[in-house]
Amino acid sequence: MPDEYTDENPALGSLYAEHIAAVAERHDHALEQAGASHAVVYSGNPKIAFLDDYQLPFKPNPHFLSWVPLANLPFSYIVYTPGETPILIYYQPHDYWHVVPGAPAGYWTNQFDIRVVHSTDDIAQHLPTARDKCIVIGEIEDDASTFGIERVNPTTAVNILHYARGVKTQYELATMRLASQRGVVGHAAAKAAFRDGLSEFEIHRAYCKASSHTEPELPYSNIVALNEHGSVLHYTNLDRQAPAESRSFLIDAGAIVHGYASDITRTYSRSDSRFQDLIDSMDAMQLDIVNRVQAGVDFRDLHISTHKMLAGILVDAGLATGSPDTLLETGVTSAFFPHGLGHLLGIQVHDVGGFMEGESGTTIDPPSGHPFLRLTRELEENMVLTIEPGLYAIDMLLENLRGAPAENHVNWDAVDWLRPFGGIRIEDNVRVLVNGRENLTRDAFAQL
Ligand SMILES: [Mn+2]
Repeated sequence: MPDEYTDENPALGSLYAEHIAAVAERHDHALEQAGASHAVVYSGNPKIAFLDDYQLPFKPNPHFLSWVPLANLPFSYIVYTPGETPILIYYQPHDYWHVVPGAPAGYWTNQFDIRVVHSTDDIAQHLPTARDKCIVIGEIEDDASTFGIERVNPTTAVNILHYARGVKTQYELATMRLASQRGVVGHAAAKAAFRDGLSEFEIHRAYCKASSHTEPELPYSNIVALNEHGSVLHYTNLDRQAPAESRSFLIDAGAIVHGYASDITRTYSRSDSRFQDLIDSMDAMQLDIVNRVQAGVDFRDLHISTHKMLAGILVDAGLATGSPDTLLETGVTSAFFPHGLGHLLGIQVHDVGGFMEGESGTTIDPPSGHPFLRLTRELEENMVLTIEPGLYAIDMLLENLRGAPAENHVNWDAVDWLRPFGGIRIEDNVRVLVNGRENLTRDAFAQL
């Protein structure tokens, strides 16, 4: 694994102090508004398989990860008191069944007062004695892990933290650039495996090997879809056999560096020039949308604009007839493109706060008729979001248009042509600037 993905990355170290200052500041505000003096952020605990004794892959509390890039440190805590160095209660059990966390090391260590504990019995002594002045933030399944703190995830504080996480620090942007770079290495290997005619399973393995990810480490389950499977939005089956004719390939796969994700989709045609032309049209449209990203844009408007642009592509490709407004109003564009244009990205692939109007927790609804749009906020500098328009032959949705005015706007012969290719999605990760944007994904592909 390249050095820049490890804890010894000096470039990240130089940005980390400023990141911690920003995280501390948002906690200062959250504590003040919640009327509390200390935030106790729990990393979480591994879940145990039902009726068995083995641990499922550990998914840490994202609030813990926002403090410290330790994705594999269960039963640990950050204790933050405004004006003081945050305490990291670092749980290093005596355990011969599992690999235990090593000694704390890396660029992040000098920002914390680190207390290594070897037993959960030793945690309480490092917590503030005035438990009634504390709030706990984390997934609490067992009262034993709160050590008598009664205020768990108070809404006022959590809303403030979620809203703030929508805007990234320079440190977070640096980790996300690395996550994009790690992802495109996997994408290049997957594309080559598709060109070699391999199965979905083998393409997936090529992706994991090239990006140096185990499956549980991936930010989400890879979508590796050949042919018709590209029309299943969350296709994760991974056929073991290569199809007799491997026509098209849709891959939606990301990577993680220091707890931050990339989320990247590409679509390829093996040899069909008509399908390639449609991919090229979608690619040009996607870039056009990306070029509209900047601070102050209402993402709901961008989503609706995408539908109108998509209508033009449907007409040009012979899939539909009618004006953009007609195709939008009759539901034709939504049948071909039934998901949202994009979402916030960060520690969580679908990062929190996409619907938030402000830190108080009031939300902004998606436009009527577009319930799956996950980002309704006005764009702000240093948000990172995905731009991922799609076009699919989804029979279940297209058949719903039968008997409605929309039916006559669809060219059903062309749908029959498209069906064996599944669909197209092109997804980049984009940072919002005051007067423009940074395309993390295209930059990473260009550096390959
Ligand atoms: Mn996405």
